[in-house]
Amino acid sequence: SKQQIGLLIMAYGTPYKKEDIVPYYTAIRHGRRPSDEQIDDLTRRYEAIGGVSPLARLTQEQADALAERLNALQTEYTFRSYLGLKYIQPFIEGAVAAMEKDGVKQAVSLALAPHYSRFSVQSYIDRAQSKAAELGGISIVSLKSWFTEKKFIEFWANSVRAIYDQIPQNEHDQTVVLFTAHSLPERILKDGDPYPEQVKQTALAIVDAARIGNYAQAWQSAGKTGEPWLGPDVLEEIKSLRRDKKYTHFIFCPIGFVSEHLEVLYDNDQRCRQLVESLGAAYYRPQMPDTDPLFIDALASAVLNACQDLH
Ligand code: FEC
Repeated sequence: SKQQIGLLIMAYGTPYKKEDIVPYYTAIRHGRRPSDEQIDDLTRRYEAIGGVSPLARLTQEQADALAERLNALQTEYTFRSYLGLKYIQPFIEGAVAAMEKDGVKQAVSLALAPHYSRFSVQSYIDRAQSKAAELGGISIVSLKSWFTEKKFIEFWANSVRAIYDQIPQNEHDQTVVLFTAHSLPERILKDGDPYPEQVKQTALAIVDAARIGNYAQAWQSAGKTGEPWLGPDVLEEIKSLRRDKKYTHFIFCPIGFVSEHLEVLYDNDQRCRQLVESLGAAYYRPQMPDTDPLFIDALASAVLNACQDLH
């Protein structure tokens, strides 16, 4: 009979309703309640994208689509998915406990973020592994990153080509593709964190696959914590590309994210767009991966590959 595998899908999480904003933001701040001003600011940003983020729905749809695809693709395993979030319920620990309760002995975990950093993906993994260790009966193979998946690159390449097709051929020289990922504190570099290199490799693979001419890479959504964050910041990069290269079309690829959510719908689609347009250029942002079949296939391939480490 088929081997039963728990599929632990870990993601950031988002407030489900306005009242969730304070506890959610407090969790992001490791239990310290942000100032009223910061809370108001975040509330305003959620309001600017319609009150709540589509992230909760999209994450659930991605989890469902992945489990379904995995079960359709092969006959050796039966996957059952469990969603575990970082900053809001259902938390990662609860998902591991639910697997244990259901009698799952073996599981694969993946984070819905393509690139590994000790600051981001490793903290998902640590939380899952320490809960599993506490409970005793369950072993989890944790995928650290999956940005190298061919279909993931192909998804973005197609998505960018679709935008190029909207721009007149003779203006492609004045077009730039700007790849972004979430910034992290610069101190990650001290320990040789692979995050910046993985983001760069992803951008280069997409450039190659989509035959992109002009491109640049920047960091977005940095925290305002007083310490230095990875740069250049995307807003600065827009200004210098416009000033120095005179580009008139800016295609934004937020390759560190996998769905439409606050950072994409607000930071990119509103703040970056406003800046680009105020400088007299045009803003474009391709489709995010969401539940695109190519993207779900990319995740399925990464999970099946990780299954080779099960015993
Ligand atoms: O609700 C939504 O639609 C958006 C959810 C959301 C995603 C997301 C992804 C990443 N973050 C990463 C790192 C940081 C660091 C800080 C930080 C702060 C916030 C705040 C909100 C927030 N993040 Fe987030 N992030 C999302 C939402 N993030 C809200 C707090 C207010 C603000 O600054 O805007 C700084 C913490 C601090 O202030 O000390 C660091 C990384 C990712 C991509 C990888 C992943 O998804 O895990 C890295 C989605």
